[in-house]
Amino acid sequence: MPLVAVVMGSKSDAEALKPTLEALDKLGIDYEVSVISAHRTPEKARQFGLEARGQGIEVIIAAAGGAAHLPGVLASWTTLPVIGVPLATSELKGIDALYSIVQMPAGIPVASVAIGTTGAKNAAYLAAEILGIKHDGIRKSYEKYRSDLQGANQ
Ligand code: RP5
Repeated sequence: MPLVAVVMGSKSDAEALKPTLEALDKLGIDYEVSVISAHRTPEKARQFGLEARGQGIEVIIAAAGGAAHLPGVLASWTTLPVIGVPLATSELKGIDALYSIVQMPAGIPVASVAIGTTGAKNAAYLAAEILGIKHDGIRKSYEKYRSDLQGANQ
């Protein structure tokens, strides 16, 4: 059963999210992928947020470019942790998305990772850290990843 929901604002975001899916695959974390636009399909966003916990989801990774309201909108409909990934899909190269995600008003938190590929990868690793609190198998595979990083730096 998927523990992570990876949600993107547009089909055009799929390429940018490949590093997230690859990292989740390597860590052995089950996930589902959805395309939901907070402005084109707001009702779908609402339903998704309301139903996620009941579907067994424990962490939501939400990626969007431009005004990037998707992570905040999903967070408004759930108390699951939401990790926002700002994508460089607009003329402002992701600065707009970063500010949109990181500047959530007090009360509805959204964690933000970096713009682009770095953030896409770190969203998966942050999800692993959150899930690792409860899931020993995920914690162990994430700890192995971290330990391999040390080896790669020798
Ligand atoms: C955002 O607008 C999406 O997340 C995407 O990054 C950007 C452009 O979307 P499309 O117009 O290509 O669907 O909502």
